[in-house]
Amino acid sequence: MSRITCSRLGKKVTSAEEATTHINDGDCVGMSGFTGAGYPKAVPAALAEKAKRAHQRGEDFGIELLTGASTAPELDGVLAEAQAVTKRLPFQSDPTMRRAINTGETEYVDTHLSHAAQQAWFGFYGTMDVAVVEVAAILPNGLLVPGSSVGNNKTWLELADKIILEVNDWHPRAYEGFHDVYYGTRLPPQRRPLQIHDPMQRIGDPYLRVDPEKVVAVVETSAPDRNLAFKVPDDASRAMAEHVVDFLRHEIDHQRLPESLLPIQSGVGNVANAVMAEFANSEFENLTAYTEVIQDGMLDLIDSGKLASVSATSFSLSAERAQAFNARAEEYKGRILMRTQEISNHPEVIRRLGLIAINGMVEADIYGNVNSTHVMGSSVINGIGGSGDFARNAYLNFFVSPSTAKHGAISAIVPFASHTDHTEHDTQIIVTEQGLADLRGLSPIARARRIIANCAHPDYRDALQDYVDRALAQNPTGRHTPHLLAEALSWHLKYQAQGRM
Ligand code: 0RQ
Repeated sequence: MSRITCSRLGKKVTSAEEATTHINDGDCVGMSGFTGAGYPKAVPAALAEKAKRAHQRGEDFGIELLTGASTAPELDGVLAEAQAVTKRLPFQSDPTMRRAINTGETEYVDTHLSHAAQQAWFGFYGTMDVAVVEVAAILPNGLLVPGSSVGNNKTWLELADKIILEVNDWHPRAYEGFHDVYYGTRLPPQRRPLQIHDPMQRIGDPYLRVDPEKVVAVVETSAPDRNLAFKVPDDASRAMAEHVVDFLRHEIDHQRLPESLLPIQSGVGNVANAVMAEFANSEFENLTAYTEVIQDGMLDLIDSGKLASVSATSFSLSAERAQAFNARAEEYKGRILMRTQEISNHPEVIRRLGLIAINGMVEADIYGNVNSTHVMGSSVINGIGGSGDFARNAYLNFFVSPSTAKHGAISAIVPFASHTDHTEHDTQIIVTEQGLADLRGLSPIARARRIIANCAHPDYRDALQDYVDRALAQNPTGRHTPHLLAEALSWHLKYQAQGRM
């Protein structure tokens, strides 16, 4: 049976190629998609072809591309490959797009994911010409059943002048009832408190609304979300996960956490996924999550009965896990709630609920400044994503990474972070496979001692301690956060020159 049961919108069904006639050079285009889920699958490919044809004729063709978060090769990949994106916002993780950004071809505005929708509403990004949004179905009354992510779809549908809908029947029809789209957002000074006191509390509608007047095309598709498989948790990830779980036990023993913890947020990446898998082996029961993405590890936790419920904005599943979920979607109803990203990542809600936030990092410096985004200070990997929204406002925040990268050639603990996403004022607990450093309530020098002793790899520990000792000795009036400025980034320089820190 067709997923489009609205006769008015049904009349607008057309091909992806035809739909792209509504997208022009220089347009600002908001597309759906969050961590490889719920992104349009047909229009971006047709748009890439349109761009290539324009370039062959010697004409300019490029758009400003806004999404929820990262997408997949069928969106970011094809458009970057066709050199069709002049500016990208707020998050990406596609290798081709990353290359376009790091070679300077595409501008990238790496944005906190809770900020994107409100900054668009504030008018900080100019006007939005077109929205291209994937949904699971269109109901007879024109309401839209969202698919595997909500992201910024509500905002793009409201702000864009023209709308193209992709209706993808790969998404289970049973998605109806999984979503909570909040329509109460106002602009300051009219804002009101968000009445979410429990991760599963509904405050909105199960549907996205669309003004049918603005819909210029509807495209039918039948194609899976495409996510990369996660690495099987290795010894290092398991060790990190055990450190996190042990620490949470310790916090329960000291009455700083209840037995069923507080709602969990877990970031993207292999390490965060492995930590979730470790919870399945723990004694914790009746856990809840108020998070951004549901990775394989979190579904495992639901399946094992450890995790009672999860609020998120998106899935980010491996192909096998997505297939299995789709086949049994009905069984998860009532245990998973999908919200817009401005609500899933809302600082007010995160602070009220008191989250336990667990995110990956690239490197941390000895004082606890964390780099989540850049290699050697210059090349962006993915972006800050939601890590800042969560870490800054959480009850407890963890940053996890193996103590070394590139087979030991790079230390993840460095004298000075080559880029800072989370400052020493925000970060609380640093974890590597070596151990865990609880930085709460510590001065910079005490933090440095603890990070070096507990988290640094033994190959780099003495050199880090020597740096601190000399920094202390050489800064008699600068012993609060002592640095050797001429040496602070020497570890990174050494890696660039010699291939090892
Ligand atoms: O690259 O695969 O080419 O070797 O970075 O590293 O160890 O597999 O870790 O997959 O957990 O990702 C910070 C990138 C970690 C992720 C980051 C290289 C390493 C490898 C990945 P290779 P791992 P993970 C909410 C939360 C920001 C967004 C966020 C991330 C690759 O967690 O994007 O937190 N976070 N969002 O070799 C050079 C170092 C390195 C390094 C790692 N020190 N120097 N390269 N790598 N450390 C969700 C959302 O926001 C959507």
